[in-house]
Amino acid sequence: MGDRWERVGWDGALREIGAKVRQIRADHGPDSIAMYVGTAAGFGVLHPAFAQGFLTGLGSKSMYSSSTQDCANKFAVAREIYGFPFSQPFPDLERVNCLVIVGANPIISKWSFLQVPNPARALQAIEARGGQVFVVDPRRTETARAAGEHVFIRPDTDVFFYLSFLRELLAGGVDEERVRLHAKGLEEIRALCAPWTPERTAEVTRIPPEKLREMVAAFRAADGAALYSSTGVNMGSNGSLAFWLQEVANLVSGNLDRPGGTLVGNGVIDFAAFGKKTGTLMRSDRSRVGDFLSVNDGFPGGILADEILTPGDRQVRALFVTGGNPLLTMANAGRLRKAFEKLELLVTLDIFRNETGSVAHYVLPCTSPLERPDLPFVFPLMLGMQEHPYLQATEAILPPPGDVRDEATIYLDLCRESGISLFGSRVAQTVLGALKKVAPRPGSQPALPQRLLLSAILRATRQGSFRSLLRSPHGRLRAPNRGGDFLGARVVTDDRLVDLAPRRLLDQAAKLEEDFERERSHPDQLKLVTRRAVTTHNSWTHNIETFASPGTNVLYIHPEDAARAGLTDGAIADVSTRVAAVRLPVKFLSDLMPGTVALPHGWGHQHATGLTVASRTSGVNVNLLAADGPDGIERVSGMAHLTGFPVEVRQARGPRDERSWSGISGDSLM
Ligand SMILES: Nc1nc2c(c(=O)[nH]1)N[C@H]1C(S)=C(S)[C@@H](COP(=O)(O)OP(=O)(O)OC[C@H]3O[C@@H](n4cnc5c(=O)[nH]c(N)nc54)[C@H](O)[C@@H]3O)O[C@H]1N2
Ligand SMILES: Nc1nc2c(c(=O)[nH]1)N[C@H]1C(S)=C(S)[C@@H](COP(=O)(O)OP(=O)(O)OC[C@H]3O[C@@H](n4cnc5c(=O)[nH]c(N)nc54)[C@H](O)[C@@H]3O)O[C@H]1N2
Ligand SMILES: [Mo]
Repeated sequence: MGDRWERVGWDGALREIGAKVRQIRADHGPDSIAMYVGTAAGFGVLHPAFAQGFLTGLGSKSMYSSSTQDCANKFAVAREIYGFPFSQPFPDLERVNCLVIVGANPIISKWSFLQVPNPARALQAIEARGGQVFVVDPRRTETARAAGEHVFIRPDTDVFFYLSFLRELLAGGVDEERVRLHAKGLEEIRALCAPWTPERTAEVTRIPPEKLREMVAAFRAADGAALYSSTGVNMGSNGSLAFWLQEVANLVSGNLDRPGGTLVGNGVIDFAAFGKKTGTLMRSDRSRVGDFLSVNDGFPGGILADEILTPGDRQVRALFVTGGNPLLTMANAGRLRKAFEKLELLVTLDIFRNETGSVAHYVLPCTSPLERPDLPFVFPLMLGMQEHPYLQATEAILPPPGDVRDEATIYLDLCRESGISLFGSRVAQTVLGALKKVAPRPGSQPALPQRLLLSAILRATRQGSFRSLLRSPHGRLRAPNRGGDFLGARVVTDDRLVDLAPRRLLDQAAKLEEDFERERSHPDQLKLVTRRAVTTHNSWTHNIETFASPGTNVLYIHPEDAARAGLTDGAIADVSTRVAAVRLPVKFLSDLMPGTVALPHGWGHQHATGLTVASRTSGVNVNLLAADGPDGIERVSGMAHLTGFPVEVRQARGPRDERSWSGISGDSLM
């Protein structure tokens, strides 16, 4: 209500939101209503399913998610080469003998696209059995310290590393017969890589040619080898091309789908076959702004501001943000905020009133993961992307406090109030509506019987009941991933061959010469990279005293670069890009490759009045600096460019709060 918050009952809130949705949909069509699905939705089953059901019920294709901040390149490329976005090979950690980790820090992140209970132990075990680990990263990371050999790479040059790696692999000879049995396009790949000798790419990657050859030799010699990459590569400007070349290298070296190489997990259903048959997550929609091809039926977050601000047909006028915090986690957050302020309707579903909630019209309080039964995460269930595949169920261990409701129930009610049916199915809407009337406890909030729904999912995939799974509190093991069951079996391209050289990716590769020249002509340009902390999860967990971890949101800089900029340890610096500038203290870190600065994301909470602890922390939002818009994001996947972009760093000048978007004073910065 204006600039103050008022508590309203669920009935009134849902009715008002529903009325607004009806009106916007009638006046401007379904695509004018958008949704942004954040990370928190990925940790459950019902939340993302019901959110999608609501949007589908509306008939809207305006889906956005945090995946264009972290991994959409992997999905876009897998669809091109394997035929399905979720066919995602991962290293067989138990048996691999040469593992090359590029742009990932599993000691902190616990891996991505793979669940590993104890990353340090898994990495050290490789070395203990005589294997080798290489960590290719512009920072000597916690992972590089835990195991293996660290290799510095200049930020955002990974694609050139992969080109040379693949070139050398091919030059040493590969089992062409095996490659041709399962894949096509080898000649195009050879031609693509040929010009990129290790001597040439060293100019930009700064990996000495002899080091690269040594890595390739170790890779070839190992009985089982794998290249693995993650967000450090994904968030660069060539995430799709880099990931593509990595997958080709794993395949042509004979490591894809063999024990000790990379494996494609088995979920409780054959998801790729199902997707191919039903078209699930396989639409080929085009965005209105920028003409981007949808990935997993979603559009790039990097064009969301444009879709809100650009008048015309399909212009976004309403947005539901579910388990995410785009105003801290997305590129060009300053512009995005201005766009959000123009929305006719902004609704967040969250356990906090976060930064995005601060500009919302309605904040709908949800149960936290401790307050609902669940099956952890879609990845293990549907894809078996685990070192040891297992299923696990959790009971609600705390009663939901106050008025909070679970997301599934909220979306079901939003459907009713908006005059639509979940997934456009009247049967589903009616049956679920009836189920909801059976209240869990007298006086408690209305809720769908979540255990029953989770049980239905388990039974439909022949995994028994939810109750039986609860009897294995530490999880129930599933069949191990063995390899040898993907190539020629679960590849779902039309001819069932892996397409090593899809037209779209070859076309995109035409830009590499230009990128190379640009990089070569700016050897002294400082580049900013990401840095994750073990105590925080993106922008989340900062509202807990013990996790608010003051002091991590500083600009990490190599002492040599600091000296060049005239900065002492602890000095205040202005960090600027063509988009914006932020002001914060610097901290010396000689683990960085010179020419690289690091700035953690997820901070800059000072104006989130709903976050009573986090709003008192210091820090700036690094994503004010990153570019958005059709020209600022990666073409194939729509990935935002959040790491390895150029920045200027200099001593702070002028009044201390002048530059900061959050307008915080210099003292609170410390
Ligand atoms: N510069 C830079 N930017 C980055 C990154 C980076 O490394 N550098 N990393 C990127 C990555 S990997 C990602 S995935 C994105 C994340 O982007 P987002 O998903 O937009 O951001 P999170 O901070 O993860 O937001 C999660 C939200 O979910 C809420 N939440 C927690 N549990 C629940 C629940 O059970 N139900 C509901 N409804 N809400 C809940 C939290 O309170 C929080 O507000 O950010 C990206 N942004
Ligand atoms: N504690 C904790 N765990 C998390 C999260 C969290 O926020 N906190 N977030 C979760 C989420 S949403 C995700 S997606 C995963 C991500 O998991 P990871 O992908 O492992 O993410 P990071 O730990 O940020 O590691 C990225 C690495 O890339 C390096 N890097 C940056 N730029 C470049 C570059 O241009 N080239 C190369 N080669 N390297 C580069 C960084 O220095 C860093 O070491 O982690 C998940 N786990
Ligand atoms: Mo992520």
